[in-house]
Order: sequence, then structure tokens, then C-alpha cells
Amino acid sequence: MEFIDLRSDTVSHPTPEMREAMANAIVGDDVYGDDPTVNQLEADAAAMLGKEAAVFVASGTQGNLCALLAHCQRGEEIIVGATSHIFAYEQGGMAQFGGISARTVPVQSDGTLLLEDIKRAIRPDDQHYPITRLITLENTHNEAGGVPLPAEYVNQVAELAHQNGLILHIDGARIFNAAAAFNVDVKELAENADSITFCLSKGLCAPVGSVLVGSHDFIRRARRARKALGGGMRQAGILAAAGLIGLHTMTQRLQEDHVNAALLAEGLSEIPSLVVDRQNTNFVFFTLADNAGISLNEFTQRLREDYNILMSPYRNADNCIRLRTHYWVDRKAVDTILSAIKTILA
Ligand code: TLP
Repeated sequence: MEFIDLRSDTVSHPTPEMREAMANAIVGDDVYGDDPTVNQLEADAAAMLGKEAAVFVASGTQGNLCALLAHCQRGEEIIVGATSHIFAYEQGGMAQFGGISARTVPVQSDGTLLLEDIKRAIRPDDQHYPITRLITLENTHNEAGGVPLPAEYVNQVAELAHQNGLILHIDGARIFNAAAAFNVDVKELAENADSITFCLSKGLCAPVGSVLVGSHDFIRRARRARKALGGGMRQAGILAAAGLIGLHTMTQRLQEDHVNAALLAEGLSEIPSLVVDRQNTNFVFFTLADNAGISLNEFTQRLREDYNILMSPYRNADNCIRLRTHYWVDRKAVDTILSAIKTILA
């Protein structure tokens, strides 16, 4: 059964071109460095982000963890947004596997961390404290609602980090969405960061995989961390083949997802019992009014059962739904969704 699935962009699945490329991929043992398709993906990803080297990893979570394990020693601390994915949704992997602690600072509604908050969080040289090693940003910021962080801001944080001898790591799971939103080359958003993780799944539609980029020396250490985490993937060229299409082709069409999200937000805002809270990049948040005459659960159930449309309540707010557009939610799907919602709420 065909669903229109808006629960996340992680639900996107490979395009027909990706499936064909996967079937025909030339592969080798990647732990030996022998997989030409993985090697190509890593070289192209590093070049696109303007970095020396890259390593293909199983997921965004694994990419962020490899980065932290490669940058930090046990007993060191990172400065991280309190609602960032690395802190909130990665099981505290940095502490579990690396003995690294997290010092959180508030995330503003525009996805930024205030420079004053970051400055205050940097530890003085005192034997009572852990050693601050790294600052991390998230671009686009998921919990702030898919907000893209502009290059000027990223550069200010990079400068602050480097002036204090700290490293800047970016969780750029959706950094190509940020580049599309500002209509800039992704290199501009990556330029002053020391390392970046980005996802080939999500908006780029590959079935599996993320890439971590940075200097040669850093990537050598990250590759060791990946192996220790069980992430040496052997004939991973089958996956990297889809990733290459994600990197070169799908990054060029993300603007379409943003336009569809804007159209959805516009259509939803015209429906009386709904309030659109915000829309950024491929994210839309809306709230069902108390007088809508239907509970949020009944609403999502009817969409699923009667129209094959999947949405899920947003866990952090009452009566709120978060939608994400992606390749498989086209303009026609936007019309179908709006007409289904109008019928349910009529
Ligand atoms: N986010 C998922 C869930 O885990 C919440 C989603 O549906 O949005 N960084 C950011 C900013 C992310 O949004 C995610 C995934 C990750 C890292 C982790 O990526 P994966 O799922 O590949 O480990």
C-alpha cells in the first residue's frame, strides 16, 4: 500500500536511479580500503564540503559519535545545545563510550546558541573541572524546527572556539537543506568548522549512511573509532552507490521540498481549526485548535485509515503535529493532504 509519509524525512526511501546504481555498484572490502564506490563517495563528499578527507559511516548518530571520540579524551567536556540531537537523542553515547561529558546551553528559537552562553560555559583551567574540548552546533536545528544557521553565525562560533583553543564540530544531518535555504554553496557553511557529519538518508533519500568530513589526521582517528564501534562495513559500495546519487543529484533538488513545505503551511493556515506554528526548510508544525471537534489521535488515525497519510504528534508540545517533506511528498501529495484534512475537519 502506498502511503504519503510525513512523520520524518528519515522515512524517505531510495529512488529508482539509486536502486539501479546499487545493483550495479562495483564493490570491494572497505576495511581494506578496497571499495572503489565508497572511496569515490568519501573523496567527493570531502571535496564538496571543502575538507581534506571523509569517512562513510552507518548513521548520523555513528558519525557524531566517531567525531567526538576522535576529537576528545576521557574526562573532557563538550559544549552542546540542550535540545540538540547529540545531547538529547543519541543516548549519551559520548559518555557511554568515550567518558566525555556534556555541558549544555539553551538553544534559541533560531537554533543558535548565544555567544555569551558559550563563553560562560568554557571551563577555566582548574583541577575541579573537566577540560572543555569542543563546541557543537546543529545545522539545520531539528528541535528548533528545521531552522538553518547562516554562515555568519557559524563563523562567529568557529572564531570563538578557535580563539579559545577549542574544536567546532557541526551535526549537519541536514546541512544541504541549510545550503538550499540560503542558496549558498555548502562549503560556506562548512568552511570554518573542524568537522561535520551529514546524512545521506533523510532528504537525500539514500537507504543508509552518513559521512563525516574533516582533516586527514582527524578522519584517520575517526575511522579507528568507527571500527571499534563495529562500523567497518566491508562491501559498503552497494550503499555508497546510492549515497553518490544523494550527494550529487538529490542535494540539488531540496529547494522543492522547502517549497512544498511552504505550500503545505500556507494551505493549512487557511483551515479554521488549525494554527500553523512555524515552517522552516522542510519542516512544518501545526496545532489542532481545542474547538476542532476531534482529538489529535482521532485526527491522525483518520488520516492514516481513510487516506493513507501518516503524521505523528510532536512529542514536545500539546496538540501539535510536526510534518517533514521529502522527495516522496510531491506537489500532488500536498494537494491530497490538504483536501483530506479539509474533509476530516469539515
Ligand atoms: N533524527 C531523527 C530522530 O532521531 C529524531 C529524526 O527523525 O529527525 N542529527 C540530527 C539533527 C538528526 O535529526 C538525526 C536524526 C541525527 C543526527 C541522527 O541520524 P541517524 O538517525 O542517521 O542516526
